[in-house]
Amino acid sequence: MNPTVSIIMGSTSDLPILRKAADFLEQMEVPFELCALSAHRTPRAVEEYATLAAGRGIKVIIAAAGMAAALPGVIAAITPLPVIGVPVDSTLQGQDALLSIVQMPPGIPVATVGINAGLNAAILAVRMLALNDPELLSRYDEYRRNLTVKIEKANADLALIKDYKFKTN
Ligand code: RP5
Repeated sequence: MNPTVSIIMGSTSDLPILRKAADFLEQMEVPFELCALSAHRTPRAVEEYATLAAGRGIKVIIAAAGMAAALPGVIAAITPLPVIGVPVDSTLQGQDALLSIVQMPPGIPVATVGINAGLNAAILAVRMLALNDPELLSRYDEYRRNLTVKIEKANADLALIKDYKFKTN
């Protein structure tokens, strides 16, 4: 089985955030790989990885990093593939990584999700892949339907709260 999504993290200290991405891809039955590479600590390996990724059949890259988070941008500078950046809260509540990842210069975009938003990164990857995969789209549609059910149930539960004189529903 060859991976179509590549999840790259700057350090294994980022893994708890990327587990949310991995769990969702597993649920959607999308083959993925999970690797560590660092723009600062292993720059030559990052260049080799980004150069070869498309040729290995990868369709979307999820790249996560904290601090001076150069990894997603450096990968995007080399590969033609779409790169989804995940800022990780390692220091400064992740604000440093968020600004580093989102503020790419014109010409080299990184689709940046929220701080620690590993799940949203995987959902975005699935939405890209589902454009050309009707079976994946139907699995994703079922996931979305379940989100709707969750909020409908929340409304039913909230309607049961009767502690307030001025609550009208
Ligand atoms: C970044 O530095 C990594 O992505 C991680 O978020 C942060 C700290 O890395 P470690 O010192 O925990 O390896 O490059």
